[in-house]
Amino acid sequence: MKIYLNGKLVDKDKAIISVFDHGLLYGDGVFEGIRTYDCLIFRLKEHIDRLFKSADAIELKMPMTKIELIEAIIKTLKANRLKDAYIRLVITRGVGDLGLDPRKCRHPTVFIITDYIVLYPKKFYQKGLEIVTATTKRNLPQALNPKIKSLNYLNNILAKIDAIKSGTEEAIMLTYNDYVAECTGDNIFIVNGGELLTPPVDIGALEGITRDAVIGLAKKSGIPFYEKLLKMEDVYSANEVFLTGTAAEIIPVVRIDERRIGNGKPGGLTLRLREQFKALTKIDGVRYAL
Ligand code: PXG
Repeated sequence: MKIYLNGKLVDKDKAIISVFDHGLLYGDGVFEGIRTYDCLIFRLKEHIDRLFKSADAIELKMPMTKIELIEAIIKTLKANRLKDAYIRLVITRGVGDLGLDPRKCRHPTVFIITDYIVLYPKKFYQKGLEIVTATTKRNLPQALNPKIKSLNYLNNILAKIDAIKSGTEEAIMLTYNDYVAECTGDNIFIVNGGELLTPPVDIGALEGITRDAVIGLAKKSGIPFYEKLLKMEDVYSANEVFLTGTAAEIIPVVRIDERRIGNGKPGGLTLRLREQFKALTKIDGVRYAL
């Protein structure tokens, strides 16, 4: 397997980073998780735009242009002969000294891993997922804005540990004042009375690329859609709940905190949107040839 590291394609065991890299020492950096479907990089432009916004938010000057990054991604996919892949694109502050000062990091580190993807087990797409509410709250936007896809994922990892301890795969994260924000690696939607609802990202959630795609599909199909502040009561009493993310795509949720959602089976609108999303992954992105 070849890894792109600072301008070169190197073997996996040679893809090594300094212990003085601030990405490792402080989680100081940004990243993207992107999927390819049969040689089509899904919504690549949107992922690259979000990466640049994340970098800008942490005052990290990108060492490559958007075009150069896209070329590097395609070069890595080709080197590994991957048609269906998961791409991890990471930019760290780079090598510095001990101490927070980002000015000591002269050159950002850029690496790209392309590999096969690990989704939730297939049974969860058919039967639906069981999740819990995390006791760990989502970061305050005024402290570390969840809109920034930074390398600092401890907030999410603590909530993921909550999920694992409850014997589930995912957890809902609430804002400090108990509004539903998102899950540890997915956005959340509910369906109630034929309306599709999701929390506004400004309360403290990542503006998911899959979330945006689903909103676009709903609007195109004439499904009433609103961004709305949601409490757990709204989620518990919803007819349908589903999660969206690059790795998960659209996954139904049928139990939350031991409560049954709707009739306990994946919902009709969820399945319809899943079909439409599948169709989108065949056309919406940047193509490459192996
Ligand atoms: N919220 C959070 C906190 C995320 O990390 C999403 C929502 C969904 O966003 P996208 O743009 O993917 O629709 C994410 C994305 C992983 C992994 O390796 C995590 C994500 C994406 C891909 C892989 O766990 N998170």
